[in-house]
Amino acid sequence: MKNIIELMVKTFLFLILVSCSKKIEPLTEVGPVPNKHQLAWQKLEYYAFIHFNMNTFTNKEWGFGDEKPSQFNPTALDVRQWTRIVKQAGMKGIIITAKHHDGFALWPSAFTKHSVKNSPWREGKGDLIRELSDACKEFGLKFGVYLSPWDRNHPDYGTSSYVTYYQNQLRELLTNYGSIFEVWFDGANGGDGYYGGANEERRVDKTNYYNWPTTIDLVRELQPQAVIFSDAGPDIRWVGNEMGYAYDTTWSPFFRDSVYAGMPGFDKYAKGHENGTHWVATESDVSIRPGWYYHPEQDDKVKSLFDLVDIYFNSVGRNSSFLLNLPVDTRGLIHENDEAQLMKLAEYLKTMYQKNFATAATIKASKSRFGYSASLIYDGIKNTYWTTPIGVTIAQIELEWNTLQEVNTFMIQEYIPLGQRIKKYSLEIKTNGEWKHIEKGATIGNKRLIRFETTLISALRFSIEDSKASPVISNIGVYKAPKLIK
Ligand code: FUL
Repeated sequence: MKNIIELMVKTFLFLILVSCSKKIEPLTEVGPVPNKHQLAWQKLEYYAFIHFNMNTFTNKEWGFGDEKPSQFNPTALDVRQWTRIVKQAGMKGIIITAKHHDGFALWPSAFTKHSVKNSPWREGKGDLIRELSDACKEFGLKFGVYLSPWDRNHPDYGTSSYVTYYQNQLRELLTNYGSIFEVWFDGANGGDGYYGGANEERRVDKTNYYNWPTTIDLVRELQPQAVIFSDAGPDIRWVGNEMGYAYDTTWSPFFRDSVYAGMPGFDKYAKGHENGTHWVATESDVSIRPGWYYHPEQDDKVKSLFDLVDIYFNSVGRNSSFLLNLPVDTRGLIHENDEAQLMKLAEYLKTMYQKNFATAATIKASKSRFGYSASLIYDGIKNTYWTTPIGVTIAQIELEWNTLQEVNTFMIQEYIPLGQRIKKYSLEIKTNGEWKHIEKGATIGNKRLIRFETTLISALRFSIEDSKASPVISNIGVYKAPKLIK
């Protein structure tokens, strides 16, 4: 008898040992994946552009380049008002137009007279880039720079010495103002300009003129953590319009080597490519007013809450980021009307996100891989995730509640460090005991937000209908967003 019991205990212990030795296998990446700087950038989601420069004072969108530094004269400039508002708005950083197409520099560059040092502002002793980078640090905001490659003021524009000048200016910006999170290279070039008095049309070969590889090397050398934006990346790409809307299907993989900044027909590339060679996610830029710069006649044309929310859902909610421009006015302040709209959006998003109904649901997946169960989707930890067994590219995730929930928004995130995988999905909700189809779509990527009529639901089903490999989901949310009136 004793022997039998001993044998049973031993067998039991052996079985426990065998089951514990089943290892959790790590997943492998699929396609191009983001590097750690791109990943850090992707988490920001919502940040500010500030267009403030010579055009603010000439009431233009594009200055010709013949403006005088004496025209730059804000009466009450206070960058801490900007950073306070941006922070309260829930935005994570600021990108400033250090130099726009007219060539005027907001810092006392050693390489030109066309800058704040020859303006009446702070009696020529001012440095707006210094003030703003300091204020961003104080308020815990990221700081980025826009430096227009096209310069309608510079006499050498079009020759190689201008490219040296451009890189010298970039070196100043990337050396003297602390950590930069994003460098913004604009593809625009309209041709004509002042050019030191030549007043002529100058066209450049956009593929080769700017010598982008050496400029990119300069950024990598001085600010290795910064992500570089342009039509062609290399780190983040333009979304293809200036309305803030990403495409419904938006791939972060991108045939990067087929694109250059300012390329005609770029919209063909803006959706990205399912089998793209590089990871170059999109950024959606848009202004809170019709213009990028401040124009007093647009004071009553600040975007409505309805429009701002729509843009948020169509940028952040479509695998993109939301770069919202604030045109600072001639006082050097964010206008009261713009501030009011920003705060409405902040309040709206805060109310929506404050309760995630998914955490109270029971979650089930049609199939799960050992060690990657569905409960990891909503454990609140973004670097844990659910996936299917190897080779399973079709799956369903179902959330079920004990009581009816009144909701109208669904959020889902792929675990992008392992690549963007999902190619086709659909969403259904269960209401009055019946499944109701909500949406069919293709890509998810960093985040997909889906809105539907406010409904009492008992369950919700997300179906992955096709994926490049096992889908990998790190986060899910179900929310009730406040009612919006158009
Ligand atoms: C464009 C520029 O021409 C506009 O003036 C603005 O700066 C916008 C963000 O990019 O290409």
